Amino acid sequence: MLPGDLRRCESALAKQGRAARIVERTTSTNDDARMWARDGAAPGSVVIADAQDAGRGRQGRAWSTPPGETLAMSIVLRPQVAPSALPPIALVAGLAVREAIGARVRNAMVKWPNDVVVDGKKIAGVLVEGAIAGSRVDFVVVGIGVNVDRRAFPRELVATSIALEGGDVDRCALVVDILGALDRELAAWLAAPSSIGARVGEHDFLRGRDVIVDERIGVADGIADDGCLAVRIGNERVLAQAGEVRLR
Ligand code: BT5
Repeated sequence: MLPGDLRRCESALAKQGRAARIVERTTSTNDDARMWARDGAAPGSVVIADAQDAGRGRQGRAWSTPPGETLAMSIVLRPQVAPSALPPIALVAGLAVREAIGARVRNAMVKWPNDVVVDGKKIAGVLVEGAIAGSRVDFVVVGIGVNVDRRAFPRELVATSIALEGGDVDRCALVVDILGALDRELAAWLAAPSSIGARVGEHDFLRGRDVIVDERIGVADGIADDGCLAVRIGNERVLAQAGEVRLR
């Protein structure tokens, strides 16, 4: 049976007229959302699960989603943009998730390219997967995992949760807030794509920190207008893509 907060969420989203599928358990909400998108899901449709058996992060990494403790949700989007314009969407979603978490706990920041952290500890992650049809974007699935009422983590994870940071753990309110913020952030980005750097800049965890790009040590220097990470290496300012950067 669905826990109470997710059951309430079903009616809250129905009232908003948002298509939603909320399940107790699945492999990955991103897979469910992709299948639904292929079957014609409207933009904004959302899949939520109380637990995932094969939740994933980028490059096949695992994302843990024990029942009752986390929020796992995936949203179908159909932005009218070229496939090359997609990478910043993880930041757009990160800003929305940060805003919702930031209303509950102190110090929530965006950690480029796809995390929300509190004092450097990961509280949420975003996984964006797109389907391209020729020269256009058919759909995008934005997967969001938030540690909500989780009190303990395996030692290898540098992680925290809304509960551990003293925030309210109702997942229904959190879902509504994230979806509202995502609608706003997406509209702002589509209206002015190059504003993403400045918007993330207000909540940029990496700025001023040592990072490694191509085995060279530099200092993170903000987010460029195309969503790349700017890094100062000596007198040079290089723009790095996700996957090229490690935190020192
Ligand atoms: C992410 O990947 O951070 C993206 C996570 C997206 C999860 C959502 S849940 C709903 C939807 N359905 C899915 O199947 N996925 C999405 P990445 O930056 O690659 O980080 C993955 C790394 O985070 C792992 O290798 C672990 O080190 C760490 N990790 C795993 N579970 C975690 C957790 N619950 N809290 C904090 N860190 C975690």
